Amino acid sequence: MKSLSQHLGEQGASGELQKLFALLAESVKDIAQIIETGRMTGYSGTENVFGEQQLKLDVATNDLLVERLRNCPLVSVLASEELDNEIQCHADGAYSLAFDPLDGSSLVDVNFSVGSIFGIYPGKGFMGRTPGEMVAAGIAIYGPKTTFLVSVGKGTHEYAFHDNDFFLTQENMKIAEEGSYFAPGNLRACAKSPQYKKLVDFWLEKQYTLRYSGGMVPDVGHILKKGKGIFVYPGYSDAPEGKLRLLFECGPMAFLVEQAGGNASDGRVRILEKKIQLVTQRTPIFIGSKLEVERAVGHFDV
Ligand code: AFP
Repeated sequence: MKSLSQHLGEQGASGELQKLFALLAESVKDIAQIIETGRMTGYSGTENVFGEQQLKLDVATNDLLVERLRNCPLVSVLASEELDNEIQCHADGAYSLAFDPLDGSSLVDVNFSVGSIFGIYPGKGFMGRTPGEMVAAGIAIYGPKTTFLVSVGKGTHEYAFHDNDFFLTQENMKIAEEGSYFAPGNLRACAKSPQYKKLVDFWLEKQYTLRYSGGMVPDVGHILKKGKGIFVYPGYSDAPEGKLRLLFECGPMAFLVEQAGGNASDGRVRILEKKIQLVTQRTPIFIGSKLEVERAVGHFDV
C-alpha cells in the first residue's frame, strides 16, 4: 500500500509540497475526529464574511487549520471561507492556501457526508490570479470512510485513511465524456429560471439518476468516484452569480475534475480561467463529464 507522501513523491511533488500535504492530511485526520466525537454542536453566535451563521464546527475546524498552517514557514498567505480577510504569514513562503474548512457543515447534525476543500497557489496571494494557476488541490470527504482526493497536476488520486495514515486507493480517477448522474444544486431556482427547468426536464426525460446531498464535496466526489455525471449550481435572476465561491469551492473542484478529464464552466468560460477579483467572489458552476457540461450549459443562453 502506497502512502500519500510516497505517492506524491512518485509524481514528482517537491519536498515542500509533500510537507504541506502532510500538514493537510494531519489536519483532515483531526477534523474527522472532531466531527466523530459530536462534541461541537449548535451555533457559535458569529457570522462569516458571507453573512452566514457560523456553527461551532465551522469555527473549530477553521481555527485548527489556521493555527497549523500559519505556523508553517511554507505558507505565504492564507484565506479561509470562514475569515473576513486573508492572513499574511511568511513573506518567503512558497505557497498560498485557500480553503473551506468544513463545507456542508450544516449537514453534520443529520450525519450526512461533509468535506474540506483546499486550493494551493505558488507564491503570494490570490487576487488577479486564476484557479488555473494552482499547483495542487484536494478535497477531504468525511463519510463512512475519511478519504482525501488530491491532485498535484499529474492526475487526480484517492487516498483513504486507516492505520493512522492515508493510503492510495484509486490512482488516476477518470471522468467519462458522458454519464447519467445529475446533482442539481438550488433546484428551487427552477421557479424563476425557465432554462434551469428545461435542463431538469431534459435529465428527467432521459431518466438520469439523481444524486444530490446538499454537500458539494461528496456530490462532486461522487462524480469523481463513479467516473461520470454532472453537478450544477447555476445563477438565476435573484442571484446571477449563484452561491458557490470561486476561490474556496469551485476553483479547487474544477482543478481536480479537469485533472480527471472532466470539465468545469460558469456557463461561459472555464472555471480555471476566471480571474479572482474578490475573496468573496461567487460563480455559477457546471462541473463533471465533458458532454454533460456542454449539454447543461447549452440550456442556458448566456
Ligand atoms: P453549507 O456549507 O452552508 O452547508 O453550504 C454547503 C454549500 O456551500 C455546498 O456544499 C452545497 O453544494 C450548497 O451549499 C448547497 O446549497 P443549497 O443549500 O442552496 O442547496
